[in-house]
Amino acid sequence: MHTLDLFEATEQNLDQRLGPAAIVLRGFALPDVPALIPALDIICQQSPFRLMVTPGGFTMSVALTNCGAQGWTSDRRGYRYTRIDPDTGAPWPIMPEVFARLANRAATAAGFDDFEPDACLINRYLPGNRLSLHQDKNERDYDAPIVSVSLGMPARFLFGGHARNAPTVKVPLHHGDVTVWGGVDRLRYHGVLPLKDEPHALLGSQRINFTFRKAG
Ligand code: MD3
Ligand code: FE
Repeated sequence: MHTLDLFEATEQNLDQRLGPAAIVLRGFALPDVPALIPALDIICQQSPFRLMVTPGGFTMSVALTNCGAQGWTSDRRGYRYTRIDPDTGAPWPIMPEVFARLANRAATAAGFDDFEPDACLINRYLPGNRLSLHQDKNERDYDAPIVSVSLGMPARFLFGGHARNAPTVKVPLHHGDVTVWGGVDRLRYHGVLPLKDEPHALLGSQRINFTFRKAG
């Protein structure tokens, strides 16, 4: 094996601290994948992925849906959390137990006890889709962390600072990786570079990301 291969294996398998209260737990979700995928399919049957429009009038390239008591939506009037899916007129699908338990265990592993998310925003990236630098600040209290689960194709995540123009660090995220952000890192700017088409064995040419939040 070449030295380079050893280095890459190391980077993919070791947990990575990104800030005082931000960490990547490599492969943390892998044991749950067989339960997560069918649960996701049921959610998508009830509240399908859709493209949302920003207050500025741009259509996002990343498609999204939600599960849990609260769901994140966007339209010309602004960003907000709602209890009703505006596309179906029904409540968002219930958050599956396997989702909530995974988020709670990841938060505990990162030092945040008793995380009980009431919202899970589900993003679907197709090749070329990106998420520009932003802060997550539509949640009521910033004390709770955000837990993110990556599935499918790898992505290059951008981890920035507290100002939009602060330098960013590129972090590769792979199938099964879980990240936790809280405390002083909770309001950092972040984004995702345009997705390369590197089809995944289980999910094909897409990347799915769950972000668990305490919204209400
Ligand atoms: C860092 N999603 O849905 S998850 C989002 O991969 C979002 O789909 C990205 O940003 C994705 O809002 C990134 C990782 C993440 C989530 C929330 C954060 C990183 C964060 C909040 C503060 C700092
Ligand atoms: Fe975000």
